[in-house]
Amino acid sequence: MAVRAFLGLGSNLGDRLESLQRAVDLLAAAPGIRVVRSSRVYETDPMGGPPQPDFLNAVVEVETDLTPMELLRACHGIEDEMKRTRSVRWGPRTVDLDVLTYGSEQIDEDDLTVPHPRTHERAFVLVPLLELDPDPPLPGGRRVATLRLEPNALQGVRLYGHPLSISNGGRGSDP
Ligand code: GSY
Repeated sequence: MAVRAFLGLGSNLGDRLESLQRAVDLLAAAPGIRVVRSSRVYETDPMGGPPQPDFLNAVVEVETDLTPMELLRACHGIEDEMKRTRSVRWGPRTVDLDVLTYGSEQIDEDDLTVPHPRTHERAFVLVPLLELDPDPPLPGGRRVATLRLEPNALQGVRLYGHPLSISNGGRGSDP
């Protein structure tokens, strides 16, 4: 049975929109992953790390036959394929792919915490995620309706463009 998962995408180096689109195309071509929908793209102020350029962020919904760790590895494989620069911790990157949710599972392993532990604190994740699911799984079983957001929590997130295009990964159409 396929599981629904949400993935967060971010880029703040080079042609940011092209990088997000390429990441979606690579996800769509990956075995065991079907990209269902994309949020619109947002330009966002960088949170944390050294001074760095603004990000473009989006969230995609996927259906997957992969386990959570396999899904994480597939995301890392795409980051590597896109030659993500990891020279500075929390610094600029060509592309960043985060597993935000995996069904309604709560996972706490060394390499993978799901729902992503800072989802509810990051407007650059929350805003596109809420476009796709108004009541998504959040860390610690929190619900969006009961979040206490800081007064300026949603500042620094500006609509940039349309949802990313979804291809079928070259798998052809159903008969
Ligand atoms: O965790 C993703 C990388 N990242 C981002 C990001 O994607 N968007 C914004 N606005 N700030 C960020 N800081 C980090 S680290």
